[in-house]
Amino acid sequence: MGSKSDWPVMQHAAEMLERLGVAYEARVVSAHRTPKRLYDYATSAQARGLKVIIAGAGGAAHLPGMAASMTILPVLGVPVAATALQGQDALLSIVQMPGGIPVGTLAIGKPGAINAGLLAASILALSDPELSARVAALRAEQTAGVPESPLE
Ligand code: RP5
Repeated sequence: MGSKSDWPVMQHAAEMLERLGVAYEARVVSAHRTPKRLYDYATSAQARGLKVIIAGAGGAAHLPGMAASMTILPVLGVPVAATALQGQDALLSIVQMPGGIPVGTLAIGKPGAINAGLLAASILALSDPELSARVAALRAEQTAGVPESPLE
């Protein structure tokens, strides 16, 4: 994430990964305040064994966009409502990456962070049957938790 201030949103991605038993690391990497940290992080990610990067940022697309430009790992972008524009700035800039460098863009804020965790797990589940079963079980649990009636 671009700032420690993004953590209240991005922790929902971390919680989802924990729930699904997916190993992860959470790092603050600012594209404009710590550009060398971003360069080092993105260029070493694949060699360090990372499989998917979730990049949460407010205001602009440069964190997920630049990360995606320096690795062929899938990058999932979570727009954070950090400015007066309430995340619409980040959403529109992340989703409008020019053709050639994709960033899979999720919803603004908590739902986007939750879904980034789920989507990362689904990507990893393609080559991990046990994780695939855990993702399916979580879906089934969600389904079972929906009452037939609002009065239940
Ligand atoms: C972005 O600027 C960060 O991702 C954060 O959402 C926003 C505000 O950062 P802080 O000023 O709170 O550090 O780069």
